[in-house]
Amino acid sequence: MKFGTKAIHAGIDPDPSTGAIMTPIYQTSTYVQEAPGINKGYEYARTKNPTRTVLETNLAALENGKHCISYASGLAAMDAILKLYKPGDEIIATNDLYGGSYRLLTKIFGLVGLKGTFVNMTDASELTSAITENTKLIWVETPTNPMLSIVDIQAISEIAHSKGVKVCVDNTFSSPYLQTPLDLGADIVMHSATKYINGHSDVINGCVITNDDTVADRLRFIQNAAGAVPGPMDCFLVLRGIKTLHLRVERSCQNAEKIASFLKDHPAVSKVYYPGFKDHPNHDIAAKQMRMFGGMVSFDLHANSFETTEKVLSNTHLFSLAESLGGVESLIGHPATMTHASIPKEDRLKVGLTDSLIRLSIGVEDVEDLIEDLRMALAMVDA
Ligand code: P1T
Repeated sequence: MKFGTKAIHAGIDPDPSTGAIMTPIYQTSTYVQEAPGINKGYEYARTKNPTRTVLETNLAALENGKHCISYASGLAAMDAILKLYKPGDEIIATNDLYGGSYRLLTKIFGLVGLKGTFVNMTDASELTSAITENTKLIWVETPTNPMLSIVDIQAISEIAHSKGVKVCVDNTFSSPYLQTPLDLGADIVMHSATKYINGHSDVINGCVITNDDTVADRLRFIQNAAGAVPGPMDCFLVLRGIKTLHLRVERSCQNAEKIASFLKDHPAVSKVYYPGFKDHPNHDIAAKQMRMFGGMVSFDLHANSFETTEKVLSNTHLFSLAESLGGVESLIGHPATMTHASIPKEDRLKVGLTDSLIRLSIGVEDVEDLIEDLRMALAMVDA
């Protein structure tokens, strides 16, 4: 079955009690049992909920995985994965990643003895030399947030597996439509489903998908024991969003390509980060492992000052100044003060995340209008 068909049909059957074509929102905390130990597969909603089960079945199919566990947020999903490990274990993560992921690894799990190391994984040899006998997991974001570097999932998985280390890919920026990391050798894939998967900026949600039975069992145990479950209404909304995932992502990617080209030719812009450009340092890997090049574009300004950047950020009208990404509407963001403020400035600068870097999440509007909006805002810089 191809992706669009799976998005609409995988795991989705008419409701057995009424025939409702749309998965009902099972807004219940518990289920009546016929007798002690005799039930219909559902006992208490922290453990399982039918709306959540349908979402999990659908997401597992989209990522070509066997198991999916759905969470209350992307960071709750990451939190559960990190709870698979114990004090003294080391996690090696990409040196460019979402600020909240960095914060969770260093400022929460760091306190209980998990060691986070950050490495430029676009150079696979850097990873090889960073792996120690305590390394248990490689945490890959690709494309990275916000510099849009691309990590070769297959190459990293081969290196990790040769040393008995597992690989988790945060697939948020790609969505399963563009890239399926389990097919490339990764052991675990996670998402902030808040982004492309839901796609309508009205839900916070996350998920983990794996083919590893032991990992899945342990994650289900952790979820039931610790409780980071999504509500049924949120699961319903994410399911509804998924039905158009392929259409939305395709349009975002087409728009992003045109916007990246417009920015590249603009005199106020010093650099555009977009993996679809042939001269992007990791373009070939992107072309190999992604279906299209994504809907995210970052760029820097010649002016290289926060004051000038602020002028652009506050003068767009269609691009809304907001955190998040992957919705139908376009967003403009300032990573240094918004999504990546929790990363120390010297670490941000090492990967090129300057105070003048601007990040765009390109929506599905008409691209001519989006370009005009950026043209007007950038004119404020020239003036
Ligand atoms: O917000 P939440 O659903 O908890 O997901 C966290 C998360 C995890 N991984 C990546 C790659 C992310 O980008 C995020 C959230 N990111 C933003 C809010 C942002 O604007 O970048």
